[in-house]
Amino acid sequence: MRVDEQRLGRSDAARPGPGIVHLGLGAFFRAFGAIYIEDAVRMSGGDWGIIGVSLQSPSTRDRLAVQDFVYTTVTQDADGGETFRKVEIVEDVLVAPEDPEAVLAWMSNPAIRIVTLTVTEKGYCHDPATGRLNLEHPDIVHDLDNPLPRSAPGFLVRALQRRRDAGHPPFTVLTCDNLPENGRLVRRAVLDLAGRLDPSLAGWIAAEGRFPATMVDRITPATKPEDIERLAQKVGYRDEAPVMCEPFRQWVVEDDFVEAYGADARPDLAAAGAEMVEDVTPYENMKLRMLNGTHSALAYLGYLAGHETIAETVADPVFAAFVKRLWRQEIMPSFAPPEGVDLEAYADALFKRYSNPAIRHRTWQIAMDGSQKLPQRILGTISDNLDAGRACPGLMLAVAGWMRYVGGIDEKGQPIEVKDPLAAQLRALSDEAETADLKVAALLGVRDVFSARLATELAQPVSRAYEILSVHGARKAVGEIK
Ligand code: CS2
Repeated sequence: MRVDEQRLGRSDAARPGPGIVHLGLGAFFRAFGAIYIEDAVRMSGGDWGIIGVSLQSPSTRDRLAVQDFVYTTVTQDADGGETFRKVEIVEDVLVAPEDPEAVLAWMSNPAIRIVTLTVTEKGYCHDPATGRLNLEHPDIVHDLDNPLPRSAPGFLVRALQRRRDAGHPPFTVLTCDNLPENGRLVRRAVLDLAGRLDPSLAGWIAAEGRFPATMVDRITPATKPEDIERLAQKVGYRDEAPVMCEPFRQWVVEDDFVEAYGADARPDLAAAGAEMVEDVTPYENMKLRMLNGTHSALAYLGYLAGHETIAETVADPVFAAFVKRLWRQEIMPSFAPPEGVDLEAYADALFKRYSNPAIRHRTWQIAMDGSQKLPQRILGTISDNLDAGRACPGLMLAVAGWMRYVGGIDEKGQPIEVKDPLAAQLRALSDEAETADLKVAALLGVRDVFSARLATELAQPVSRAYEILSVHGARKAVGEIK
């Protein structure tokens, strides 16, 4: 039999019963939450099998179904070594647009005690500037009128409604997206929607529901066709849906789960290495500003400078000096670290993680959805610096880099494939303005991203950075930040 004709399948190990529905089953959760949960079950038992849900496309389900939802994680070391692990904790994958009723049926089954989410920033259908549910979002408009929802908040609310009506406790909503105060954000979105549908439901959710915040961290680049081929050569079976990841992982979770389930409210995440804490906020701030903030800065400016991956970008000495300066001069002074955390060591570790050449994390991938990412990754840090009277030219340049990027033309005059829910609007604003200053002013006027106050304060420094970027190119502009 040829190597690539052997299929991956499930072992004979006992299967835990389902206890979790996961919304948004992408590579990140499969390389992250699923691993912690599987380890927790191995260490301490419990029925915590995962029913995955894709809210959009059937592709993950299609690739996993033929291998009984088992897949491989490929952990890539900096020295080129790879470690393979078969993951069997996912029991099934549903595709919401094909059968929303099946998704609701699982979510309202009382065996399900937790709904985890990785639906990306835009999946919460909130207004990034206010954090409130956007009632004009087309999926929310749909979900207000239809009992079979489309959006993540819609599924949460309708399932919670069924559980209340059937006399079951709610599930814990455990968000794993990179958003500040992510637990509070999803709670507010759910309560906003429930309040519109049935105020007594909102009251019940507010009293009984639990929405712990979490900080999640593991770099997980998209799987490429050559990864699938290489894996088949190395392990002797064919996996159509492996996930690539770095060795590092960190999950900090607020220990606040639905009380009605007692000791059975959650898997033993601590046994699997998660940190269970009372308040995640300091960890989230640190991670969003230190990691995601510099990731986005490197993504826009690195892409413009012609770098394909983060590892390539930081292998360029000009960018290496830039990111180290960003951490020490502009980011670390802007927030209070969690108790006991040494930020210098954290920054050093980040630099090592970024430099891992085996992790081919494309600048283009990270550049996606910038309108949804910029506020919590970069703009909050800028605001705090401005309040403290601290200059932050590197972050201003990053904002200008984003503006150049969403303008849709790179430094060689080639089109950029900009993926962003606001892509068309951003492109039009940039195209319609004639001068650099007018382009910056037009983009600063996008209130989904910039508050009026920040727009005023950024006008001059970002225009100057944009001008330098346009005239000298990203690499030179980055080299001038001292
Ligand atoms: C990245 C993150 O794609 C992105 O925007 O910044 O996905 C990043 O890799 C993770 O948050 C790392 O934990």
